[in-house]
Amino acid sequence: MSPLWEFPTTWDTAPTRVRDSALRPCDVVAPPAQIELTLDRITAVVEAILDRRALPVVLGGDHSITFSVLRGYRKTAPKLHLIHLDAHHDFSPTTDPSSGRLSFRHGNYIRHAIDLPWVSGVTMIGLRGILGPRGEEAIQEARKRGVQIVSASHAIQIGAEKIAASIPKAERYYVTIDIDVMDPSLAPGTGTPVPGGFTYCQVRELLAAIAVNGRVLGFDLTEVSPPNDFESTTSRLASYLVIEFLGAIFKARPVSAVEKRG
Ligand SMILES: [Mn+2]
Repeated sequence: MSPLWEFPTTWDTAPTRVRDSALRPCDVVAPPAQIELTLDRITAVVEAILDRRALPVVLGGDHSITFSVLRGYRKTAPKLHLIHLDAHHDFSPTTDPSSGRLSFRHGNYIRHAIDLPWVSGVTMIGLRGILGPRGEEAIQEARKRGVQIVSASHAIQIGAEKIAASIPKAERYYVTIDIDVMDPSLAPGTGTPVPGGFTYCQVRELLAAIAVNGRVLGFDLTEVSPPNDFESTTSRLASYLVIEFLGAIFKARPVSAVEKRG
């Protein structure tokens, strides 16, 4: 079997090549310390998947990948609403405070993504934890830019149906799941765990409600960190979530979740 995308086996800068028209899982080679090159490669793969009118399912990697995935949607219309399931806002400034240079990190990907012309809005669900002054600033800035925020405690109080109903109506949704939206007692294998997260059933119900309420045009799952995991608990839970969400999307939109060719 020939792979769909041939990536360089060495960490050089050779361009991504599409080799055949069949869709198969593929890895994107991430050259160490070359974040922008990695992000460009991810964008190219997502664009190739969408060109084939298929549904991208992207597995991280840290959360910085989501910005590059969203860049791959530039040719899709109408615009996408981003649903961000995460313990954190990921809305830190886009420049490094010490160097002043543009930075692409897991803590600031939404601040980049919100400026993409084809992203119509953002809803954050599951936020919690302790905010320092920088965090407060980020939240204020996010709200100023129209981001809707549903904290973990509020979300748990109102339940999946009401959370999904509170998400602004849009014709297309892109969903990103940071595994740290789960409670760390259930998903310990992640870099920045925060107590007070969701149970598996709560996330599953929420994903099902999102799939019923709108048309999901792709999703990713990020921040699973096997070295931090215990007995593969987090990896297993993450794979269950992916399968459950795929099932919910295709059950809700059997014909239109993936657009038919022609
Ligand atoms: Mn995140």
